[in-house]
Amino acid sequence: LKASLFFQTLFFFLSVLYADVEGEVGTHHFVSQAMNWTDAQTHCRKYYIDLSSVNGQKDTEKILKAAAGQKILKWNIAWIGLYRDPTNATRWKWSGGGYVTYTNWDIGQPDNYFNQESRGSIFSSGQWNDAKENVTLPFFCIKISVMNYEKKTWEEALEHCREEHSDLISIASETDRLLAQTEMQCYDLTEPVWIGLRFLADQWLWVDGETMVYKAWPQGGDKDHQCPTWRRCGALTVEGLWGNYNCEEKRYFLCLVNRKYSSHKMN
Ligand SMILES: [Ca+2]
Repeated sequence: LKASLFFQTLFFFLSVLYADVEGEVGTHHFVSQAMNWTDAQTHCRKYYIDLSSVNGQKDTEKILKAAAGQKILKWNIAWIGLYRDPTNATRWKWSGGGYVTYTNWDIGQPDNYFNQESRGSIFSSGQWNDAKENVTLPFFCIKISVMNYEKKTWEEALEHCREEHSDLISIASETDRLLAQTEMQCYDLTEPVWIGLRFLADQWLWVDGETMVYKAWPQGGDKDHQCPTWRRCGALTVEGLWGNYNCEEKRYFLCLVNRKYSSHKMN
């Protein structure tokens, strides 16, 4: 049975290996109440995890979808977690952590109008504009994972997430990693938790089909992850880095937020 599960998993990985997937995690939530950027950030950090980050076209579609069907007539522009690096005005960062790598500025933006625009917003077209921090706008918050306080093996954890119409989380950027680490800190954990990382067919893969491009293995020391014999499943450590462990060990685990959770949160 164990062997067949392994081949099922292997087949799953290989079948999606070439799918065109961008590395975005998380569920976005539209908050229609207008606030300035800093108050919006505080609100998101209290009720979700942070202001939304946007890491690609797929993320943009998810954001726009989150605002569709809201009970407001029309939204034109809303805050996301973009802010100008205070130490270098030409660089942008995400509220959740990390520098902006993917950009989707509107034509002529960011224009830093009157040298006063240090925060970033998104138009309903999906394109970005820099704006003044004290402008009040609706906004988008992001939440990425749900902690499961039941210890399971890696396979059992994957199965559990999928039964909930979710998946073990994949982390494809520095911003995603920092968001996941922030969430872990909220849960006050002292040991690594399973994430959707698996060593199969001689490489580390994410359960969403992504090959591992962004890496956060600990520097120096143990290099067992390079060619693991037994420890072929990935966990997020308390330090917010990848660790490779024996898949049969029972650990807490992080599933992606699914719709069911989102609707609870909104009510
Ligand atoms: Ca502007």
